[in-house]
Amino acid sequence: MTRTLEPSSTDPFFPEIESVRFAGPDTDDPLAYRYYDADRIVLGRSMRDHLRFAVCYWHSFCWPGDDVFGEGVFARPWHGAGDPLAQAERKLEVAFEFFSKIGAPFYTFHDRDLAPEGASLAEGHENLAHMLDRAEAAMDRTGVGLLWSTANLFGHPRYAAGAATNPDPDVFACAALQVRDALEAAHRLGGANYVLWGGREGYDTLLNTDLARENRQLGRFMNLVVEHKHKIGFEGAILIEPKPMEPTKHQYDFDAAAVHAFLQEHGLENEIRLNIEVNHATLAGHSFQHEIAYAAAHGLLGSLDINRGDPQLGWDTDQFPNSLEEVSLAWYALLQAGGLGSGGFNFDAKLRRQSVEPVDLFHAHVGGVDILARGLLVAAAMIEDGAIAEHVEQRYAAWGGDLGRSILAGDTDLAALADLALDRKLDPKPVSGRQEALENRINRYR
Ligand code: XLS
Ligand code: NI
Ligand code: NI
Repeated sequence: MTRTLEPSSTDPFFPEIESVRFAGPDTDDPLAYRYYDADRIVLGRSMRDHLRFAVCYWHSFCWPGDDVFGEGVFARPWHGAGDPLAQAERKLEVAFEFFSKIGAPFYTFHDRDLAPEGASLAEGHENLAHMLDRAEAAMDRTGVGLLWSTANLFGHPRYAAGAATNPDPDVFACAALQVRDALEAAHRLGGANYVLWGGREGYDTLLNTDLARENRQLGRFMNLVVEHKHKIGFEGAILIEPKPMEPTKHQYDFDAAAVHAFLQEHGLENEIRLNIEVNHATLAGHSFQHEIAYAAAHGLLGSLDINRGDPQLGWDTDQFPNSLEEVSLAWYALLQAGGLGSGGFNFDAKLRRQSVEPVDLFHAHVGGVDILARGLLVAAAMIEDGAIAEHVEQRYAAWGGDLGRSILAGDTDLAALADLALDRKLDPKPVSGRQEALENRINRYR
């Protein structure tokens, strides 16, 4: 299926592929959904409304398949030499053909994914305006919505030392231009959210870095973004995407807890929520489920970037998800928190470099959507059965008694508790946490 079409062609790029349909778990068709039945009701909502999945522009349509050792292998017609704007237009048509055929309700993009950088800031700004007209028309035509947009504040050489945290305030102002434009793009296209991933906001060595100063700069930047959101009346959520490392050694937005502290320090905890990514959670030494549960516990759950890492590789491999266990446990945390609201599942995932054929994009997304649907069914069964929640409730039942309530109500102090322990000759015994039994129970729901 390798193509040699000119960028300006309007022919379908995936002519062999019809729309991907639900065909049930017994089908042999590798390009049919086996579990994702968009209209199926699970816990009172359709699968479509639970998943709200999005295809990302950057990995699936912009990345040429290069790596640090080798050049691009995908050879899409819009890659390589040619008029950048004509290539961007062709890429947009192909992207929307894909979104429609896979049945994606949403997509996501960086400003520079949609429109070429150009030779100057002014040209980049104009290119984006031109491509937004095209994107708006394509969205109207296909009914595909925008889950979120973002600005690429890490690719251009000016951002080598960060964007908002750069030692040069001129770079901060260039970042402001890009974020203003990308945020206004989200507003114009009816985006449900706007995402800020830290890009190069971090450092490699303290020998050249003033960490406290950079934190103040980043706090100021986020406040400017929130002020502008209110000024233009954008109603979507502003989200920060935590990541512990890569490209810098120490990224400031390390994990959900670090971003939570940052938001509190800068008075933004009611303005900005989180976009949690699987592979970033695992790079931080957490599970995806933990990061979702942490965000939910502090009212910060926004949206999810769905992919997976490789436990034997220490970087952001961004593979398509395929672990039923990882996805089911994430869903369980999510359903307990009441779902994602304006968020969704963004496939921030890329093909392996040897998956050079356009059809590989379909295999990747069909599998990703299906594992999400299957994980939803497992988690729904866990919720409906209730045994696990019941166990957790029982475990803490004593906190509903006099002692527990008086501690949490602040009716006692440390010395009084110490006296109570002595007077009552307290001698609590260990109680089984039943981890093995609970893990066995989850395997029943598959
Ligand atoms: C990189 C991030 C990035 C964001 C969008 O690791 O995941 O893709 O999602 O800037
Ligand atoms: Ni991401
Ligand atoms: Ni990532």
